[in-house]
Amino acid sequence: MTASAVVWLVYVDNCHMPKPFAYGTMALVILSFMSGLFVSVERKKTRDVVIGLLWALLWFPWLCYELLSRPDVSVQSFAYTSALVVTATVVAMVIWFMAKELRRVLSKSEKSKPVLILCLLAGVSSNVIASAPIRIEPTDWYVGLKNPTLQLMLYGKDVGDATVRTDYPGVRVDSIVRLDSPNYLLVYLNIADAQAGEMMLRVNGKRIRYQLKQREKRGEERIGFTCSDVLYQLVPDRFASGTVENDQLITMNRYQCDRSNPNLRHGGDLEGIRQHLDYFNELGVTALWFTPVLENNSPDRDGYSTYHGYAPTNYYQIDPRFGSNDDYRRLCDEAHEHGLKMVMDMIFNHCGFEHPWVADIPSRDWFNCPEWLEDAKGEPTPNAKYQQTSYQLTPVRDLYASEIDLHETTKSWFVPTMPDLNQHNPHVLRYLIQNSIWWIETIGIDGIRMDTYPYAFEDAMSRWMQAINEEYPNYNVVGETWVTEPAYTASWQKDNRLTKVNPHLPTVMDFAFYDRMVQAAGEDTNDYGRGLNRIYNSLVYDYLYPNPRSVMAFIENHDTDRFLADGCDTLALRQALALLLTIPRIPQLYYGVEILLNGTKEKSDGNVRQDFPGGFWDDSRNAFTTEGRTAAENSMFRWLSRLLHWRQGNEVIAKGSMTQFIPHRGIYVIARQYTGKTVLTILNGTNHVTTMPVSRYREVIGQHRQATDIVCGCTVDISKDIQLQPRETLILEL
Ligand SMILES: [Ca+2]
Ligand SMILES: [Ca+2]
Repeated sequence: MTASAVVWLVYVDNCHMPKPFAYGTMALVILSFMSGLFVSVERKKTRDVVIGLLWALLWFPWLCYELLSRPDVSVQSFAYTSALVVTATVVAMVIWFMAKELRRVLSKSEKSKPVLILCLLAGVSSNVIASAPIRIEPTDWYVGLKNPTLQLMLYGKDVGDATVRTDYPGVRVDSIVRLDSPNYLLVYLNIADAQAGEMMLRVNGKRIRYQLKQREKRGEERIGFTCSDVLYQLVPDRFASGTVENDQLITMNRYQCDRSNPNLRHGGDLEGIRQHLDYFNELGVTALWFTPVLENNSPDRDGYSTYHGYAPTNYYQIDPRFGSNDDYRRLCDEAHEHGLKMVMDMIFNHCGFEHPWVADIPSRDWFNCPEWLEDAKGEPTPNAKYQQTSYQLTPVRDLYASEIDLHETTKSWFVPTMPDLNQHNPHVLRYLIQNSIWWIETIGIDGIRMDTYPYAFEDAMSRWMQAINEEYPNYNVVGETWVTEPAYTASWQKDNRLTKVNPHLPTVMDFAFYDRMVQAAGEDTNDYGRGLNRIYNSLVYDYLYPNPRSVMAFIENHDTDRFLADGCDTLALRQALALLLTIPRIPQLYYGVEILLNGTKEKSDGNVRQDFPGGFWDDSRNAFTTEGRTAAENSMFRWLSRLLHWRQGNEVIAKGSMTQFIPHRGIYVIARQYTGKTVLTILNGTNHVTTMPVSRYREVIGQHRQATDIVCGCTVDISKDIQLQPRETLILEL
């Protein structure tokens, strides 16, 4: 009792201490109190028991109040920790009781004492050994895939020496691979003839259950996103929070949820996204791509967190701050019910520093350039051996590339907290291939966006894509290929004739379109190649792409300035969006464009990943509703929503031919045509009123005398020249 009082007083005196210490102190208080109480009961000292209980009545509410009033302690984490401490204390008492009983038995039988002690020790140690957890990835698997090989990665103390057997029908252990670290084991199974069910693995004689599941669909039935879709990209931490309970979790490495800091976590989650599925329908997009949602359990470092998700520490687990794997599945199912496809962001170039592979490297060649890790002592503090990528992607294609440049692109690390994976290690590659198949099968995602594509080894990524294409021939994957030249981007698309290695990647990202569109926005379209001429010139190079319709275009994303930068030029924005949504591409929007979110990266990356107004419980307005938006935001929302709904299922856009006209008198015109139907996108790229001579466009207009403006639904007379207002955008249907 006295001890608990002393510990508690120490706590009160230091209530500003870091959270782990505060919780640790709380544990000591509870432990010492319960022990005292227990001893008093044991010795039948009623007076002490009464005093103890009164004492507890006084300090326990106070203790709760002190802890819960801390900004970094949530009710959930407090309840979780309290339950843990009480359970641990009860277990400790039970053990104490058992030990006491044993001593009593032993004292009656002196002769058998050594035997009993040995039995006790053997029992305890065998239990400890038996209960030493072995983690297996993938956590479960599917029968009926075209590739019958299953790689199991076992993690556990000294598991590297283990023998592995199974007598599950149709399953054969093909090989067992022991790595440099004794704490990993790779088991390759052939499950070609296996049926779904619970397979029993015997690892060093210990039985481990492993689920082999039935697939919900055949691979051919999984249809990826196409140019009929419009992707809406969002940052889960910044979009909407469905609950505050997951904002500040004690179970994760030290971090702070603070909406006032653009570099820290803000508390958005999958539930928040789920609650807004109707909103996406109202807007008219057809697919959702989130920045990664895998566990990113790195602590905040120097005021920065990994809220963006690009430093995964577990390839099989959704970050609990976003929700659970079940929450992700539920979101995906409900998105499908809303007619929305789901695209998952993956990262195979690197993982997060807190991934178990870093503290205990499976094999020396698991990562590229691992030398400096040996001196890093568990912290990503670069030393002389650290190798930093140049962020230059051109060496991968440059005929004249130097070895050092190529090395810096593909083997050096993205940042010190993101170790670079060596996909040339066949075990690493197999792990990654299985990981993407597992998410497709388990969650039902409709596509993958692969981060930092050219930073990973090209031949390995090609094999990854081949494996995905083999299992899912109608699927789609888009790779981030950030160089603003069409000739570069095209060289990453499947079946291109520019590279020796076929990348097998169906969709690439059109950074050229983004780059030219941003430049054009601030310029007058003239006869000297400026303004919208830049878009015309960029699309000229579509002959490089084996499939231009499978190129993803965008005007902004989470890594770029917002299209509006720090301004609000809605005329330029409409022109950019009108083109984006009518050229032969897969368009991608970035969340908030519909409500004119702006910002540049100059202040911070977080400045282009702002919270969606209304997504968080304490927001002063709700821009998800008409009432919560300003007049300008509503105007943009209505315009874009009309365009997106018109685009849905539109065969002229999905399948039509494309004709473009060199900007004339500052006016840029493109035409899409399919089965006698024509859509014209007409942009006045100047800041003055301009007349469009209709006769110049006779080849696409034909004998039509009238057209319909697809946004307002009104009729436009095209029998005579059309007068366009400064920066006017027209989308006409003939
Ligand atoms: Ca939340
Ligand atoms: Ca790399």
